[in-house]
Formats: sequence, C-alpha cells, structure tokens
Amino acid sequence: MLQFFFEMKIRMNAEEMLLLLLCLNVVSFIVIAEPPTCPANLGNVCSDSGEWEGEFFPVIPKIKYEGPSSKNPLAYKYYNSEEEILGKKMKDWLRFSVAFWHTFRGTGVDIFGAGTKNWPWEDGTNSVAMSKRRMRAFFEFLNKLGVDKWCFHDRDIAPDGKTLEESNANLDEVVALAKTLQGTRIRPLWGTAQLFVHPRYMHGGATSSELGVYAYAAAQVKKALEVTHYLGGENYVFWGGREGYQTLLITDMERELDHMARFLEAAVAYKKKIGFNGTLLIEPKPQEPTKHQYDWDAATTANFLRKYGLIDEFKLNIECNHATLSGHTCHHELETARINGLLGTIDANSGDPQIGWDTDQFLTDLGEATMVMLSVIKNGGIAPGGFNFDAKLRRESTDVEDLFIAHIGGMDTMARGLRNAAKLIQDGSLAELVRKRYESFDSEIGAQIEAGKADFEILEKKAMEWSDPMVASAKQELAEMIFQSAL
Ligand code: XLS
Ligand code: NI
Ligand code: NI
Repeated sequence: MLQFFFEMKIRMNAEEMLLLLLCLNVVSFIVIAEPPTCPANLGNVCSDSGEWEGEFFPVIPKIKYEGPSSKNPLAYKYYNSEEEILGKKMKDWLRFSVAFWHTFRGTGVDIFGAGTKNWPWEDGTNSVAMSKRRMRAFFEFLNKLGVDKWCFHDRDIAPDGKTLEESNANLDEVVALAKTLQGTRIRPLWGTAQLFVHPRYMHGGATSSELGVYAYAAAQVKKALEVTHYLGGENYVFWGGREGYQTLLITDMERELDHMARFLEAAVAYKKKIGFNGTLLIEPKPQEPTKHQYDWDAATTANFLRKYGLIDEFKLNIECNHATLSGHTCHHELETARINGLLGTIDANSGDPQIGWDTDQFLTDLGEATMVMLSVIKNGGIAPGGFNFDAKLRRESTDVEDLFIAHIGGMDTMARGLRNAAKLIQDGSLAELVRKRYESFDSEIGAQIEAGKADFEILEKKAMEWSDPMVASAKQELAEMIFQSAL
C-alpha cells in the first residue's frame, strides 16, 4: 500500500492526491454503513429462520424488586409494582410500556457510522422469519422485565413488501404471532403507522403534495388501526413524522393543514366503524425531521384540534424530549395538555441540554421525573395512557444486559418521581404556597371576576377605593427548597 502511494505521489499533484484520499474515505464510509451481519461465532443458530432453541436471554433472571439498598443492576430498587402510593398501585400509576422500535430495531446507527449492536438473535435480514424470531425475543424481554404493555409502528414489527397487499400480509403474519405471545396479560399501549422512513413519504404522509401518497398513507393507517384493535391496543398515536415543511416558499401551509385535518377526520370515522374504542392521540414535536413540524407543541396541537372540530376525538401523547426541543419543559407540556383536558399518554425520555436534537435518552433526572409525576397525580393518573419508553441505548452500549439495565433505570426513576411527588402532595407545603399566592382572589370581588361578572367599571371603582395594592413575595426559593427536600 505504501509503495502504491509512493508511486502515485510521483505521478500526481497535491490536488489529485487529495481527491484520491477523499474517494478512499467515501469508500470506507460505504463499507461501514453496511447493516450488521450475523456474528461469526454463533454458527448455525444465526440463520434466516424463525427457529430459535431455548431462551433469548438465558443469563437474565426475571427482574424483581429488591429495595433501595440493593446493588444488583438487574433488580428494581424503587419500582415495587404492587405497592400502593396515594391509594393506587405503582403499576397502575405508571403503566409502563416498551417501545419496539428503539429496543428491538435500534442498531446504534448514526449519520457517521454503522450499527454497533450485534444482538445474537439478529441475522442481518429484514425477512418475515426474522421479524417473527425478533417478536419472540421481544416478548421474552417484556416477561422478564415484568412489563405488560408495548408500542409499535407497523413497519418496525414487519417488513415492507413489494406491494401494499404484500406489506399487509407480512404484517398479518407477524401480528398473529404477537397476538399469541401476548397471552392474557400483555396488550399494546398503542400502535401507530410509520409514515416517515420510506422515500414515498419524503413530502409527508397526510400533508404530502402528492395525492397518491395521501391515499397510501390513509391505507397504511387504516391497516395499523385494524391491527392495533385486533391486538387489544388501548390507544393509537399519530406522530407526524414528516408532516411539516422545509420552506414556505414551496409550501401551501393552509392546504396541507386542511389535508391533515381531513385525514384525521377519516381516521376517527374508521375507528368508529370498526368498533375500536381506544383513544386517538397526537404526539407533538417541533422539528426533526422537517424544519417545522405542524404539531409543534401541546398548545399548537390543541389549537389545530379546536379549529378543525377534532378536540373531543383526540388527546395528546407528550414526549419529554420533544417538549425541550420546543423550548418548554416536559412539565409545561404536561400541564398545558392537562388543563386542556388533553393529557393522554407520555413518551418517557429525555434529551441532552447540549445537543439540539431528539436524543431519546432514558429519563434519569429525579427532579424532572418528580415534576412529571406531579402532573400525572393532578390528572388522577393517565390510564388508558401510560409511560412508554421511547428511548434508546447509547450507541456505545452494546451488551444485551444493557437493554434491561436501561429500562430498569428508567422505571426506577419514574417510580422515585412518583414517591417524591406523593411526599410533596402529602406534605402540602407547596400547595399551601400556591394557595396563599392567589388568596386575594378568594374574595367576593375575586369570585365575581372568576365568574366573568366583573366589568371594567366595577374594577375601576375598586381600584380607586383600594388605591395602590400591596404585592406579596412569590417565595420561589422557598418553593425550590421544599421541592428539593423531597428528592
Ligand atoms: C419520534 C417520535 C416517534 C413516535 C412514534 O421522534 O417520538 O418515535 O413516538 O412514531
Ligand atoms: Ni415519541
Ligand atoms: Ni421522539
């Protein structure tokens, strides 16, 4: 190789040499971008077949609660499913769900590099047989974790076919197996259609400029609603993967939004037609993949639903990482949804304050988890919604046990959040601070204002009578001190 470069150097000028090196670099990128193949040391166990002998996770025990003093990474320290907190079992407050796409389709790929995970059950293909084997691994994972809900996109559980009919048939085959594996205990928290990976969706699905794509997306959602219903799913989520724009110079925003509303109306009608009683939800996100996603945040989405008369047919799926991308906190988005009667379900994850995209990390911040649980408790719980771990292992975490550790950590964080929030509510000092802050409105004239009976003339008369009002301290630092003491 060195000799080769030496000879070439004589014949090439510097520019040509640079070009050659760049080409070689590109080639190496292409090589590393190959999908991971079956690890060589697994012999014939790893083939394009649904067969698999024995357990997928033989060294992982059923995960149990061992309490806060446990040092066992494969045990819950705070999540004790049957324990009652504020009159409800922890499992009923939290209603955990595993996201099929991240946990079982995440390869660790990023824009600079290939996948890093070599899960033993993967054979490098995207066949129906592989999908079925993966589904069996997934249900063993759920059972060992003790989680009884899951979320999926149609296309991450079964491969696209050459035609829509073939894709539907693939989905039916995998869904039939999932239905058996679910048994009587496990059900989807929600299903959804993946309307963003395939190139046909490059301009969007419901907001695509192409009529044929709109129809294709409708057919895909129709099928996804059917299979979610068939599996006993409790909800159905619309995340507008590419429902947005890159530039308004070529976008008829008004027309696209009208189309999206028509699409959702048709989904409501079809849901009713097939007798699916699950909740329909929209998952807001401000940007990524498009520069501007139409379902920017909870308030924008609520306005959209109101404008088009869909407000009683939908709720929101709030994702914490999307909340921070939109410049809000997760707590803000949950409260906005809650006070609008739209708090449906939660994608429990978190972003990175220094990275400006959807890093989908497991939530491990106790303060954040406590804030989240304060909203959930105020809402009286979120059933039939739940906490879906829309979160993935970091690219550098490559052991099978990391899949368990990540979920255990995420569940324990939410469980601690619940315990802390309950402590704060039982203690009552925070609520007392808030009560006192607004107590001037607990008066006759305050009641008149809140009932919409105080016009400007009445208020002017009062203002003159009272003269300049005394304004009390907000006590923010005291509130923060009380909050911290519960963590
Ligand atoms: C992507 C979204 C997605 C939805 C489901 O950012 O979070 O994963 O939850 O389509
Ligand atoms: Ni999500
Ligand atoms: Ni996300």
